[in-house]
Amino acid sequence: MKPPVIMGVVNVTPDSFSDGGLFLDADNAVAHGERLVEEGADILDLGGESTRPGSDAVPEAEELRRVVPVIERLAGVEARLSIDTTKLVVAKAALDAGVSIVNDVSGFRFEPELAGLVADAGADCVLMHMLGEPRTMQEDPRYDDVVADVKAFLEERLRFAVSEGVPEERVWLDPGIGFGKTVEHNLELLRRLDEIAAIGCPVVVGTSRKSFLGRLAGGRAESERLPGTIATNVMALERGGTVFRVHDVAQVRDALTVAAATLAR
Ligand code: HH2
Repeated sequence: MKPPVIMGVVNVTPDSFSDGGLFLDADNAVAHGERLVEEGADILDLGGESTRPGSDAVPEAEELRRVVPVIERLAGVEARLSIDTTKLVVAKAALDAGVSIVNDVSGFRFEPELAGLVADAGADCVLMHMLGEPRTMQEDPRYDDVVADVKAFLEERLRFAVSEGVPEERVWLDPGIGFGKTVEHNLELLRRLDEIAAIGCPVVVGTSRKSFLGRLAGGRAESERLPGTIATNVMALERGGTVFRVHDVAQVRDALTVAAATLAR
């Protein structure tokens, strides 16, 4: 894959941290997805469960009810579809409905059978680092060396996926910005993203609108974090990032296109 690959976020949820409730209605979610494709999204990442800090898991049936009809209606768009879930049943229904990427923020830890499903489907997968689970991950997160620890975790998850039959070239890795990390942990991971890229898999980066951007800029609300989102995505591109998971596709696409032309790698 030639970076930058833009993954646009479609949250079919009532409670996502920056756009909860806006696209819970299927018509709104589909229209939003179509708009993001027009704006240049290469991938749409559809999710029916918020993973914001402190959030509780959503029952399977509810997550299915939210995402499957939206996937079915977006299946013809000019972009690949990805399902943001940690659940086997949801991933299976999403693959049947037309997604070709499984984005698991638990890195196949919560439901390890997901690996076999991805292998059998011939899908790609995103394996992300998170400390524990969303409900508790921001309670005093600690690492010996955040980059070395996250890298070792991702290498182990890659080995697990491959041992379950997923071809290595179908595995994308994500350091999980904001998932059990302080502001300084997030900055260190971005600063040294090249060490994660050195594993050899495509690297997915998700900084979009996250709280550390608000804090660093002097207390900005979610809707005011686009400048920080752009700054961090440009830095991540320069340090080996491949796939950029963002809410504001048009603006980030422009910024990364210019940045990529400047780097001309
Ligand atoms: N971040 C969020 C959700 N899924 N997946 C990957 N691979 N990487 C990320 O950084 C990532 C992710 C959180 O963002 P959002 O979906 O907007 O919020 P919420 O979890 O509240 O729905």
